[in-house]
Amino acid sequence: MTGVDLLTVGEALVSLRSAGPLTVGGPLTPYLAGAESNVSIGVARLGHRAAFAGRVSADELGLFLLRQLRAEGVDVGHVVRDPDRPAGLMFLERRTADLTRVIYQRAGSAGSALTVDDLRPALAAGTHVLHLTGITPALSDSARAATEWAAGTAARSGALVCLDVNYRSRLWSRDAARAVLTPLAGHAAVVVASHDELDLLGDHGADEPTVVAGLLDRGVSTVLVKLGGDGARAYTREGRVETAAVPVTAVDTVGAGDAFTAGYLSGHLDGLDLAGRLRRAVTLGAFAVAGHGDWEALPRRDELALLDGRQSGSTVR
Ligand code: KDG
Repeated sequence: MTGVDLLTVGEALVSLRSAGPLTVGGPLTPYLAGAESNVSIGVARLGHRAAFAGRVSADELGLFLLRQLRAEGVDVGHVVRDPDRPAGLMFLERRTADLTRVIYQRAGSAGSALTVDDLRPALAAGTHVLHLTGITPALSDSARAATEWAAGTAARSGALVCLDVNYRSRLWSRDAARAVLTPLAGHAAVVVASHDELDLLGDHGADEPTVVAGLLDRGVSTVLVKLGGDGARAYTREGRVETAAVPVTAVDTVGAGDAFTAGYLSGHLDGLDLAGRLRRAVTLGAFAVAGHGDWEALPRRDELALLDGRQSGSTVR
């Protein structure tokens, strides 16, 4: 197959970060955000060929998003520019030192108007891995249809489809998410969820073993359960593998799940075994939480071992 190693599809957002409560004002600094584009950057930083497809506004904010992605080596050649709709915004309010709140202004955004036709060229170009999240189908009917079409098309072409649940309560209810994500997961080879998201992939209230068994029965080959500071576990038909987190001082947890997924998919592209893929996943998660920003602190390939055996507060000279 030609094309890229990894294609991600979704909405790239302008994230406006505040240093304190939004109600009192103060500076807001714009950053690129978006779960899917975060994954494409994480994978590109490790030297894989990564592409992002979606729809962005044709104004300066859309240009800002594309510029950031290009600067990180992500192919944006199939991104559609929308002259009529604004960029989706996400305000990240640092309410206290360790509590961040999110406000979205993304209803009617360019990214939420994604269609099947927008994605045809990127899928036709080919990819080894397609990564999707449960955020995009929450944005609009057309974005949901586009996500479902991309998952089915990529799976039929032989690509590895990865779905991260990424439940966002500000976008839809758990029942609405379950009704869409449970069938969508049937197209995926890899499903990623945190423990509290698992019952969005099966019956309401179902426990972890039941949901995992149902996913494996439906053809999912690997179910990854993210446990934050406790590491992660992976289920396959061969059984269960666990890994501890890499110990770091957490300063910003936003983007940690995307980093975890990027690490796992990079390990897959490098042909690592399950334990190696998980190790790379928790390594990228550690980099993400130990630095500020959704993706800014993610490692280049030559930095992958930077946190190994490190003392807290160390200086590398
Ligand atoms: O995973 C980090 C994301 O939450 C962030 O970048 C924004 O995609 C985003 C969303 O919709 O919340």
